[in-house]
Amino acid sequence: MKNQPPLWIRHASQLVTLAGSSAAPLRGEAMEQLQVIEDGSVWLEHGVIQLAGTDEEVAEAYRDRLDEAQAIDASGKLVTPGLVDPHTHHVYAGSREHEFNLRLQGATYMEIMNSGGGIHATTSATRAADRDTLFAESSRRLDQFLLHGVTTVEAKSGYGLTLEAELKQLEVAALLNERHPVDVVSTFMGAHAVPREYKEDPERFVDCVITEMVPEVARRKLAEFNDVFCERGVFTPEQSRRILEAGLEWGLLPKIHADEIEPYGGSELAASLGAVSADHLLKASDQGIRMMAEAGVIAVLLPGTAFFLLAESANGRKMIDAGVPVALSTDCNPGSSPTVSLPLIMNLGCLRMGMTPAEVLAATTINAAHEIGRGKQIGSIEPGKKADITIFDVPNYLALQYRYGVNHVHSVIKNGAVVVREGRLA
Ligand code: IZC
Ligand code: ZN
Repeated sequence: MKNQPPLWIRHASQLVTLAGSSAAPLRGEAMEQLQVIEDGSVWLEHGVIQLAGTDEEVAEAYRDRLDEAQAIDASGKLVTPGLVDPHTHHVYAGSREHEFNLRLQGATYMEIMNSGGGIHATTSATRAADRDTLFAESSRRLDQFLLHGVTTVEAKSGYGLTLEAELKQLEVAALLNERHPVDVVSTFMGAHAVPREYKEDPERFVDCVITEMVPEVARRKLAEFNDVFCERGVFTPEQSRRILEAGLEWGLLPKIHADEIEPYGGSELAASLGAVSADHLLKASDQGIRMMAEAGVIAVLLPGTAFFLLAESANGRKMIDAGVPVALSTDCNPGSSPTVSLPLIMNLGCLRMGMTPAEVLAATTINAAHEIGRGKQIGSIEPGKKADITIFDVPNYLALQYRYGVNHVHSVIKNGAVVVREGRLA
């Protein structure tokens, strides 16, 4: 990186910086304040954003060095922070399109899981896969994330469900983080399902997660967060609380898959634990939403999952109006949301959750960055932040939502290097 010339992005028809939001996620009306600069320009050097402003301002500041820079013409284009996906299960093996076909004929997600498919099917495939296969399959998905403008993703374990297989999944995530341009931030999710071998004694599995898995994952520094699938038939709120408190003792910050299929107290639990986030929330109660707003818990909304499960989306509008900080994510996983298109998720945020084009952009940049503990490093275009930038071939951020269902990504810059050029991996 040292010998790379500076990159100079010039003449963006809109440069959306989201500057000034590094301290805390945006909430309420502040989610509309994107900080838009017309004829925008950004100077990148040493993998870091040095300056953002109008083209005139940046040209003036660097007037003695303009010849050194490699210029990128962004005229007619929209420049944003690299997109951040804060909730994925993208490290897995296998595929479940036959379950999709069953669901289209009336089977439910939970019925499929209870009959041994669903998470159990992916767990079998992931346990059986060697590290190279798991790495290769997940690396391809990261390429696709990059092509959709995503420069950082969270990745959850939870398709191992034994200590050894959970460690394998987390080690592959760590290797992807090292070798792939996309940054990968890991979450331990041993409590993703009760594996079939513990079917008769789920409490014993909860004990195993608490006493064996959490300490070992933390000792090896393989995750920063700890997540639980708190849903009837999976883990109860009480079991979830025990698992998340055990994680906290080991320094793993809590997140919760909450109130997806029925109201089950997950959002209330997230607030009472001071969790980083509660995710899904299709069926969150009004009280849960109020409590989340008071406790500052981020709502990670996954409208692609609702879409794919033929369910009604979470009420993003209501949550933003109640003062809950909202982030959006693909939930990329082989069962309920096999997509890498965060731009499509933004479209769904507008079309199915009542969010505005400005809000969905804040929710997939700075708020998503805060959700994975990276609000000071990424998520906005400001001096000192990582040079992670996405350039869309649309003239403004309204058009990004209006021309929906299309991948408008033109270029992606990761750590100051061009990794996607004219819609192709560079
Ligand atoms: O593999 O079905 N909801 N976990 C909770 C998932 C979906 C992933 C899956
Ligand atoms: Zn999930």
